[in-house]
Amino acid sequence: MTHVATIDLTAIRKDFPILNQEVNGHPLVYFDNAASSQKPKAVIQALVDYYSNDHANIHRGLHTLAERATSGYENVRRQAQTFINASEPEEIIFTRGTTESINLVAQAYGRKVLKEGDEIILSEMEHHSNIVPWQMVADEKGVIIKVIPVSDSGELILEEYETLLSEKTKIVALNYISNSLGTINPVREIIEMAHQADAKILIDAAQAAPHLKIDVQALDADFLALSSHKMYGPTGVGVLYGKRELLEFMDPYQGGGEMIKDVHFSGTTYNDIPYKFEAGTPNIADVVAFGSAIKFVEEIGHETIQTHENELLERAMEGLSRIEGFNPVGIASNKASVISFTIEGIHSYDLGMWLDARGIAVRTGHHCTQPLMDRMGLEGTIRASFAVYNTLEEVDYFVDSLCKIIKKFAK
Ligand code: C6P
Repeated sequence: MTHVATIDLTAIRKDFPILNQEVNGHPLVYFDNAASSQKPKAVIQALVDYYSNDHANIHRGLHTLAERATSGYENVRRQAQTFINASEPEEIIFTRGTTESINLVAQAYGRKVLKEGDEIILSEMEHHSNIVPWQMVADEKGVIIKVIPVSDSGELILEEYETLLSEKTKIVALNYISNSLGTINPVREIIEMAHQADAKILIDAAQAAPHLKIDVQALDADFLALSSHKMYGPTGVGVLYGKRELLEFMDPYQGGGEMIKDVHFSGTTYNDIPYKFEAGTPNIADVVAFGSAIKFVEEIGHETIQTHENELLERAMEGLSRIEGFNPVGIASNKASVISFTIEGIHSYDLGMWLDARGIAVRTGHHCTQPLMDRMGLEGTIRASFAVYNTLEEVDYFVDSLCKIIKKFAK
């Protein structure tokens, strides 16, 4: 049995300056981590250090600062490669986030391979970012989108997926963890099934990256997308992983500096991967600071993070289940630390506001998953999502606050 390190929460919380504040007269309880997590000092400091000491444009100058900035940026590419176990750094493309990574694949791969009558398979629990880019290319190409249904418990119905797959399926795009339900999807199996049908598959790992160890080689994913800001890193940075042969086959996504080898009015030749997909000056500082976020997650370790977050999840479910009118939305057996729910008779926006009045930050609404809300027959939910710095005391305070708010409404 592997030993899971115990977590030093006091030390971890000291590392996040933002947590040490009062909101509406109460200590901040930040349970909106699935939307964006907070940043440790090392990430904030990396931004200050980069701009204080190392900034220059990258891949262009021969001077010392340009070389320093370039090596800072390229080192993080290697860190990201190790983080998701890609086989080479060239398979890591820096983007603005998961949304841009998916759009890149839809435009640069989808538009190149898709023909009228082809099919794309998505699921009912996708984030809008993994629906709309495919709708755009499908509309243009006359491609049909098929949808894997979700069960009442919030799990994909794999038998239905099997029936949707055919020789017409060219692309499957699916999230690893649902942002609205917390369901951890059996992606290894889903990828294998896609490959048996000769389809390529993109995994939206926006919610998985902070919670699970991702191994793109073991998964055999063709593409995988993630966002730095959901895993303790800065906003404006994401990763697109793609298998070398696919990235080489794809056309560029955007044109400009950096993505070319030679430009003449008689014709232009494109750069090698990954630069072919990184047109213009990239978000150098935030990429550099993303390196500190990767280090932060790796130093604690995914296993330790997951053990702690599971404890928070269990405690919250125990407490919430005792509340009359509590309806959990998404009760999959394999779940990340996301709890979506409604309370009978009280609108989720009202609850969100009353929780905020007690210093508790949760998200309310459809969480950018309207088709899933339609499926569940809901307008929206309240979503509490936990991160490594959250405590059992915060969970207890949240449950207790909810009880008090509900009592007030009942009067
Ligand atoms: N979900 C949430 O509150 P960006 O915005 O590009 O970093 O990530 C988009 C995205 C894609 N897929 C999944 C599964 C996601 O959860 C998100 C972002 C946030 O749930 C903001 S809407």
